[in-house]
Amino acid sequence: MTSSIKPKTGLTFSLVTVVLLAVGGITFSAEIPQPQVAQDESLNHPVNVDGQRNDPPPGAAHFEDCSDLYPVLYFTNAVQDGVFPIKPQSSTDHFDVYCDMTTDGGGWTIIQRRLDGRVNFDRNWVDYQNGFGTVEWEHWLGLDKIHNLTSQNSYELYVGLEDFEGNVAHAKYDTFSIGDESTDYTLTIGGYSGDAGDSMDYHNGMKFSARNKDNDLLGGHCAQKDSGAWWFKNCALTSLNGPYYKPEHYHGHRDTGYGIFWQRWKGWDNILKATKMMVRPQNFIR
Ligand SMILES: [Ca+2]
Repeated sequence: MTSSIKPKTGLTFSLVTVVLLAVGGITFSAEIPQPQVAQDESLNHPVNVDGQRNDPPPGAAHFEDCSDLYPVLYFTNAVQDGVFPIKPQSSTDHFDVYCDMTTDGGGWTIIQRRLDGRVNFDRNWVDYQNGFGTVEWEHWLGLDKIHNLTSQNSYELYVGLEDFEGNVAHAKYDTFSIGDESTDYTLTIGGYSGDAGDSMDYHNGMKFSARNKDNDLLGGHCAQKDSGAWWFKNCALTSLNGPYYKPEHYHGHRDTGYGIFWQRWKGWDNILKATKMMVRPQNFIR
C-alpha cells in the first residue's frame, strides 16, 4: 500500500466509436470518450492523467451518471475507471466526473475525493455549492451537482477510507440524497453496511455548513471550529472535508485540531490519508 499514489504507465485512448446492437434490433451509436488513466489499489487512485477533456460530440448519447455509462463500457470490453462527461436529468450542461467502474461492481460516480492534500478544502459556502479541485485528482463535485445526481433516482453511497498505515475500510449506505439549495442541501442517509462503522447516521437530516454558513446545532460554529464543511450536527462523527494533515504534523485534535477522521473506524485522532465518496442508483445491475 505504500506506493498507492505512485504513477504507473497510463493507458491512452482517444474517442472510440461504440455501436451497440440492442435487443429488438434497435441500433444506436455513442461516442465514448476514453480516459487517460491507470488505476491503483484500494481507492483506485488515478495516475498519469493529462487532464485532456473529451467533450461529447453533438448528438452523442447523454449519460445521467456513471452507472448509465457502465453497460456501454461493459459491452465493448472497455470497463475501467476514468473521467467522463455526464448530464443528470435536471442539469443544463454536461460536466466531468470521475467514474469508479471497478469497486464493488462499478458504476459509481465520485462526488468527493482526498488523496494527498494538494487541494485546499477549507472553502466557503459558494465553493462547496459549485465544487472545486480537479475530478482527476482531489475534488468536491459540488452540492448542486450532487443534488442533481441524487434527485433523479434512488441512490446509494459508498465511502472508501484509507489511513496512513495502508489500512482500508468502507461504509456503504443504501439510501443517500441531498436536498436542493432551499433546504441548505439537507442530508438523507441510512442503511449502513461495511467494515468502517457507521459515522454518517449521526448526520442524517442535517443541513450543510461551511465556514461562512452555520447550520449546525451547536451554539458555536462547527465549520469554523473544526474546519472544512459538512453536514455538521453537534459537531461530527466524521468530517471528510477537514484539514489534510500528514502524521508527522498531527498531534491529536486537542493539540492540532481535527483532521480528516471517521470516528467509528479510527476514533477522533487517527487522521486519514485518502477518502472517496461515490454514488450509484440503488437499482444498478452490473
Ligand atoms: Ca451553530
